Amino acid sequence: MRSSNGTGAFSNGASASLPPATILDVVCQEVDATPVLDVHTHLFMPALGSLGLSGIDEILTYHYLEAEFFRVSKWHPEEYRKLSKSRRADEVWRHLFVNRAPLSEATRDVITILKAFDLPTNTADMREARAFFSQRDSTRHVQAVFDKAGVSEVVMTNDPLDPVETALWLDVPELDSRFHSALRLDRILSHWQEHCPLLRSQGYDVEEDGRGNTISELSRFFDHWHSRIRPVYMAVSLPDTFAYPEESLRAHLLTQAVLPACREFDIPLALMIGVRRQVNPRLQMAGDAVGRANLQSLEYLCREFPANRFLVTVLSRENQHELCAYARKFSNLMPFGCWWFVNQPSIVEEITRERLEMLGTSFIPQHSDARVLEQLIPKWREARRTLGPILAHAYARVAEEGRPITRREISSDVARLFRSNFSDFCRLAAPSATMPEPAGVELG
Ligand code: FIX
Ligand code: ZN
Repeated sequence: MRSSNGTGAFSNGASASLPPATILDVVCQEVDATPVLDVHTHLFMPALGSLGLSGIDEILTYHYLEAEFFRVSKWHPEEYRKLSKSRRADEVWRHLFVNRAPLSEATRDVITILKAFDLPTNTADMREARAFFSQRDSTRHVQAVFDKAGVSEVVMTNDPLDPVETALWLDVPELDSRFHSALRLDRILSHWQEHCPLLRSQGYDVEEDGRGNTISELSRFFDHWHSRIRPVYMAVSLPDTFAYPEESLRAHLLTQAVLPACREFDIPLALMIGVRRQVNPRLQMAGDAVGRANLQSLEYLCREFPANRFLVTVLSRENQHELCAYARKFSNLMPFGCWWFVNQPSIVEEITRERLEMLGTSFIPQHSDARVLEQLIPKWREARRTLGPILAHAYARVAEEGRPITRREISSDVARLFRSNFSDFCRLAAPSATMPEPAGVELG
């Protein structure tokens, strides 16, 4: 249920202390009513055109589903990829939704999306869903999905060395206040030699060994993209083997160019640690896995670069508790989200409880990682369903100990978790008065 005034706060009795028996309902109301700033997605603003994915064929060929599909079908990945996108989607639907019940997190998310648009969830094929999504007006559809998901803004993942994306940015007339940018550094920090020629072709005097004018030229490259897309943070995913400090090109570029740029722009560096890329290359985007990282690298970065701020998410369940412990030691470290393989309710519950117990409300509980627009709906429905009871339990425990709890403080805590912990950490301006409120959140 959406709140009466869009800010998540209810007007009547907000400052009265709540009877303990009402705490769960009030928390769930505020969690449901508070619009989210989704801090990490692979969505793109409409002006970037073809990069934005939407509709049933993209939903069904999401790499999470393809990974599950290859477990139960006889299709070889190479043969499957020769099919058209809609044929692939039909095969995924048949194997994961018709031949068996969709019990996994990723398959259930598809059912949530279909239901959100009143589309049948137990049909033999996707004809009706395909027709429905194909006739949607794309501009109105974006806002409709944001409204249904209770999302006011998202952060994109923008790759300044992706030739397709950089070409599209040339035609972008203006930024969209619902879509913040994030400068993604994987190609620079993990595939530098491979991308040096591209940087040189753009007029940057950089060298494969990082010497010469490389650092100043890479800084100039960052300046260009910062003024072009106004990123709210810079980001990089890092393997479970990530080590820092170390004698490596990655460490050299990180120390000499990336961290200084983040300080100059006054934005955080997002570190996404623990991914083992392409353990099964045949699966392509579905071929990545997870490994436990040595977070002493993170300890060193937070301690030795106190003027930098680090948004951090870790992929291994075994690293989650250490991340909380480090967050207690370093206020320039902000844990965020339950990433990818730990974005499963059973693990999200564990992570969220330990974060609340160790950090209070000074963390960012979730991000969607959505790649297809409509995924915002199930990912935030599940995030709210999981967070509500855990948050309510924490309030009830402190009320039980004799500290009265009010709706007003629940409302402001939820706004903190869903938005201002991030916006403050990134020094984002408060939402402008003209920021379009999601239509689904009734304006008071
Ligand atoms: O590095 C990342 O941003 C990951 O989230 C992606 O590489 C991954 O494919 C994904 O979408 C996981 O949810
Ligand atoms: Zn991602």
